[in-house]
Amino acid sequence: MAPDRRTDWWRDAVIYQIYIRSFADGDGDGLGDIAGIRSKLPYLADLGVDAVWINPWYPSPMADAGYDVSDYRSVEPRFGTLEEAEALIAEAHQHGLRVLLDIVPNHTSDRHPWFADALAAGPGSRARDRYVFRPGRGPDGDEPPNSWQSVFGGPAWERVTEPDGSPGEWYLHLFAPEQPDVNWEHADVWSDFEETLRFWFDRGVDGFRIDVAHSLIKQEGLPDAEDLEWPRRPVEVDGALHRSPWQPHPFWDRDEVHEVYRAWRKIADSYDPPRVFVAEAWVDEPERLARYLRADELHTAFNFTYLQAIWEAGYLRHVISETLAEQGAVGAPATWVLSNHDVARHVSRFARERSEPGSSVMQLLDLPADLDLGRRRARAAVLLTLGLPGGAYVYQGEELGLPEVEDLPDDVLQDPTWERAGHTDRGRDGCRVPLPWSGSAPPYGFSPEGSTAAPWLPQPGDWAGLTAEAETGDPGSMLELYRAALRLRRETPALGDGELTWLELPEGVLGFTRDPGFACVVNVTGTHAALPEGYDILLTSDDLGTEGRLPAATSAWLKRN
Ligand code: TEU
Repeated sequence: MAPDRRTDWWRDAVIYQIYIRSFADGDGDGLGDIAGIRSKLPYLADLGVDAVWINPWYPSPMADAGYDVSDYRSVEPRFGTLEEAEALIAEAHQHGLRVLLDIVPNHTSDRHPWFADALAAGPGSRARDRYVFRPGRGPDGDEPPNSWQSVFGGPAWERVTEPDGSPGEWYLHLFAPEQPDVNWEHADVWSDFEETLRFWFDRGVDGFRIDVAHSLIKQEGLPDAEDLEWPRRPVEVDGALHRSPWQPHPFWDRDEVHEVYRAWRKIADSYDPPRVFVAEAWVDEPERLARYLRADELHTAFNFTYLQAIWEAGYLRHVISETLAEQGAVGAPATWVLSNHDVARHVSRFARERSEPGSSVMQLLDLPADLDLGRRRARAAVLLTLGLPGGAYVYQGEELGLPEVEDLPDDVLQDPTWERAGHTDRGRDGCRVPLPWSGSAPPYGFSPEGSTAAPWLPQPGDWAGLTAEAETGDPGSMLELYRAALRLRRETPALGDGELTWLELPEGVLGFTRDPGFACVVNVTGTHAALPEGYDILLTSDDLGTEGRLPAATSAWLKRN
């Protein structure tokens, strides 16, 4: 039976991630906004993506760039108004683009009205029980209730002062102290998030990305955690992936979390067309990740094992095969992702020779970088990514080939990681620098002409060649490669959802065929690779030269002749 595009579009969608703060600034205050997004919808439609996912745009004190939400059913005034949000959703649909928002169910802002109520109502109250408050340890209760550490560094607990002025209980925050974790044992938490889903679904939103989808449930009794590595990345030994066996953790990926998503799926399915979810779950065991994708749970999940992979043919093949096997077993399509707003941009990752998988800036800084090589590999990688079965994500700016900005001055850094980790981790600002659209100097068209406010993070002085304007029409540019690949992907029946068959190729070369009549060959690190016989070239990531073979860090899309 032919798939129903109205309801199955997500099985092979290419979804463009809009990090709203840094996408386009419509009102000239140096911060991206809804007006900016609306002005770029023609650009996105022309790029050839199917949908956008917009990072949180709700009212927020911005302690963690909007992931500290103080009102889930409204819009941050610096980004615009609810009316503008509704207009954007309608206009995106007119451009053929679906819209996903970002829901943050693990924690609220400490400025959320619930948190003020919790502080005022005192220990033992229903209001306090919406969060995770506990008495401290030690004779005066001045030590945290357990050993848990925040993802951003330091203890995951903060002590409050009670209404009577006495030193009080502690509350849990797996992220910044301004992001208290909510208690998913509390009925109000369930009903309020369900109301938020409906609020936006009723306004035409097509789905949600779920922030830290695997962290909501904490183990009863909140036992101390051994310092389990997280995410627990597989290591490569002789081209195979090896992981330490999965073991339960007191807050990551607990089995009870699936109840939440079964309830959410019912809500999504009650709409016509059904709404969809993508899980942000840093769960590296593919079998554990696939549990989120069972038929009555979430539709898709980001594939972070792929994102973190090293540029090595055997490793890539194992990650791809494992993903397809485990997700296929539950009937879910894979989604492939190279970058997002939390990781070092992949041009800069691929510019390094790494032996360990990973994605953080700190893993890169000491390694020598060859950005030309990084760009070549990024070009090869996008043809691999868009050629694989399933859907894919494009993080804003990767279509321009932007590198990580690694030399932001200390005093402009805004990611809470920098302070929380005692200035040992520079955090994620380097992939969040505002986009260059046009012109030859900052703000490169990010803000309208005549704006007096500078972009919220400074842009490098050498990005004139990386603007959308400069790359448009240049056949060798990253932007034109993305446009060509996305156009072909739509026109080629073999691409999108489905299966692949691996080709057995020389060492360092990866390749597969897909029916009908398509092949993708990626020379990852091999010597010049011959193309399989019987195929014509559809698209290559770089020139092949006269001998017609694929140099290392080059890929080709082929069509059976
Ligand atoms: O991120 C979840 C998360 O824990 C990681 O991506 C983390 O930010 C990374 O390992 C760096 O330490 C989500 C959001 O994507 C992120 O931007 C938020 O900061 C975080 O949740 C808290 O809401």
